[in-house]
Amino acid sequence: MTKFQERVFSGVQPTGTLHLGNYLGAIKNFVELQNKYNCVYCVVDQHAITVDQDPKELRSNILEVLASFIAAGVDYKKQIIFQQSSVPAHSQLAWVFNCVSRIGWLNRMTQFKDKAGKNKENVSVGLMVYPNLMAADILAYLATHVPVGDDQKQHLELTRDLAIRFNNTYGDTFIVPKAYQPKTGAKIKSLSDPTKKMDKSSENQKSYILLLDDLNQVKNKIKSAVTDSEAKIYYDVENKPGISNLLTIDAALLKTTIEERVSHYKDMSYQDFKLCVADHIVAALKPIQEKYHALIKDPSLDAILDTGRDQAKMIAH
Ligand code: AQP
Repeated sequence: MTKFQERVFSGVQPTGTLHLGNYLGAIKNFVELQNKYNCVYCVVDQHAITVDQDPKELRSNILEVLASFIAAGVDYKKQIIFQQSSVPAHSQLAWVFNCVSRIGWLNRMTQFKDKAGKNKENVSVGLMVYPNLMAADILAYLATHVPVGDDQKQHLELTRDLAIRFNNTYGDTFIVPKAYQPKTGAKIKSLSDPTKKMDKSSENQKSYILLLDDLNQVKNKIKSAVTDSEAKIYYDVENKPGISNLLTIDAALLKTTIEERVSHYKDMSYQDFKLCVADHIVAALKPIQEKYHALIKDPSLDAILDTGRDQAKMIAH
């Protein structure tokens, strides 16, 4: 298979404004991969409805994710961007995978356990079978590479298991895809509790940086990020999760290594270090925000989704 037959697929849920973890773990890589592969990027609204949604808000979130993709550098003229629910093949294939997948596999998914918590009997069936739909998203396009953050790696493993099980039972049909993960940034942690992942459903707004946050607010959030009392900058996820998280964010933004960042900052105070990291985040977000605010008012956003839908349908069908 040549590079040009290899295909990238990835999706992002329209469940609110995207955060720095979504950007560094996924969207920044969408942009890098589009120079090497044919890419299909999806706004996965059917995943979003596994929990209750306000329909009006969901509609505006779909356009917000689309505008964020383009503002971050995804080229909609060369790549396919579309809305999941506009291509029926996703839910059709998901049903087939509901019949191929095993309840035991889904019961082992840590994201389901985390999201359902003690409420397991009362969450939607959709939340449990979500990984089967994710497998359908990817396998319908015979994708070879899937850029995802760490939290989605287990779901991608399940996708691979489904492809293998289907192929073994019914004949060679699906490509078994590989995860594509950035060297740094696959798991950006919460600023207020750096042992947990940065997550937009956190109740503490200081725990995450949204791509559309006011830039002064971004600086304040970094200033108040939880660190430790040692006042020495080095990378140690176990004992210095806060400093290690900021080093990871900085390295990912500057496309360099954590070692290089450590040697750059090792003699700085925490205060100066935080100011530098904040400046780098602001420098990355500013052009994205400018493009975003111009785009979101553009009535042609819907037409971009329509074109993407037609192109996606041709492949998935
Ligand atoms: N903290 C993170 N670090 C790196 N990558 C991350 N991703 C999410 N959080 C981080 C990656 O972003 C892509 C899109 O994520 P999603 O739309 O599937 O949302 P999610 O995984 O459910 O994460 P959120 O945004 O934090 O939402 P909630 O609060 O609902 O859990 C994926 O590739 C994901 O790995």
